Amino acid sequence: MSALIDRDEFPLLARAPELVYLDSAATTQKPRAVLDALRAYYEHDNANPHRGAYALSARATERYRAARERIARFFGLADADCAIFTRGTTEALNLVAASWGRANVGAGDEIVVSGAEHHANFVPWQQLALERGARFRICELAPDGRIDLDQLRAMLGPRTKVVAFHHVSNVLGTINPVREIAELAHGVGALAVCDGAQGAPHLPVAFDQLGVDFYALSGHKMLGPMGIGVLLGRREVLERMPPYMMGGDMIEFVHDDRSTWNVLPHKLEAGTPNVGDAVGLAAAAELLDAIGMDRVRAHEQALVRTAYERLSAIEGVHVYGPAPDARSGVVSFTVGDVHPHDLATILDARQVCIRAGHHCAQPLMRRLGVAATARASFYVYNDESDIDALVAGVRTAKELFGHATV
Ligand code: 7TS
Repeated sequence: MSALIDRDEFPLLARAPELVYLDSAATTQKPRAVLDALRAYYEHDNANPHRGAYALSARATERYRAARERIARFFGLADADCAIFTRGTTEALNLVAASWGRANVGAGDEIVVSGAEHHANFVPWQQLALERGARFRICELAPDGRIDLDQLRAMLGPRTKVVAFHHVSNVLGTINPVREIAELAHGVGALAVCDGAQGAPHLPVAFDQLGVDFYALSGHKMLGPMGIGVLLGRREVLERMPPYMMGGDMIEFVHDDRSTWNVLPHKLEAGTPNVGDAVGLAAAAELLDAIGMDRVRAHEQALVRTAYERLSAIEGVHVYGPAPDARSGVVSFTVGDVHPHDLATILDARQVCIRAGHHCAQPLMRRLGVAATARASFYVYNDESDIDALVAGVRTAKELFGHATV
């Protein structure tokens, strides 16, 4: 299978024809369309929005508003003011835990997460529970790597305030049944918070149909710039939330002794907004829409199936997670006793970029019984030759470290 978007559209990849980039789950490369949009914004429309009583500032305000609407449309969110810009998934999830969590979680309440969360959807809830005297509960995984729905069902009860879970695992690539989990959470009156960092870039997402209260994502994992992300939320929940940060833009009136808050989305976006990167992310959404997320998904599935089969066929290689059809574009693996960092170093010498380590998912690593894995992840610019390079590199690593360790 050839690339879905030609490498030439990505200046970094075009400049380094030998580079094999297999770390898109960490961040994606940036297409010319996004880089051009950033440059055009700064060259033509840059000003601080919402403030200046002059045409240029009004233009920046308009660009920011249009970017929000474009991104909301991409994610199937009809009410664009419920798309809150953040720095990324991490900030979006911290916002919910801090703002909604502090206002709604008390002593004796329960917060449920899964054992496969990224630290960004684990630690904020763990710390909220510790602060509030709430009970932090971890739902284990079924043998296929997805959240064990029977266990989840049994865990939920009248004290459950939040169920926080991932759409797609950044380690296993497993895809969770978001709607079903949201229904279970709502069945006991709990909030359903979905970490969409690895879902939004790889699967069609229609927020209004997903059933969750919140869906958090990062722009840089879907061809957009670093430093911009989105919290998609339901209006009735967002309306009842106190501000997360205080400062400019988020106030209505500031009296000497108290303040009142601006309307959505501004209430939850204190300070000068990141207009340039929002414009860049809107350009990424435009590009992905033009291709079609169904095709992005199909392309990754084809790549992941090939990578899975070819890696599994190497003696001593263990691939973690479900069968290829049940996963997104991520393959985590180990090669005998070869340390994943050594493997990544050998691959790097061949210009193959993979990630090695705990992938910010230490609770999951404990459950898998490993300290680290190697991880290759795919996106629209990858093709089969990238898998050839990966497999050849893994074979070389095996030879270098000798069969004794494998
Ligand atoms: N949630 C998941 C599932 C993630 O994969 C990541 C980043 C985050 C949250 C945090 O996103 P951020 O943009 O706010 O940092 N995951 C990875 C990764 O797998 N390798 O590097 C970053």
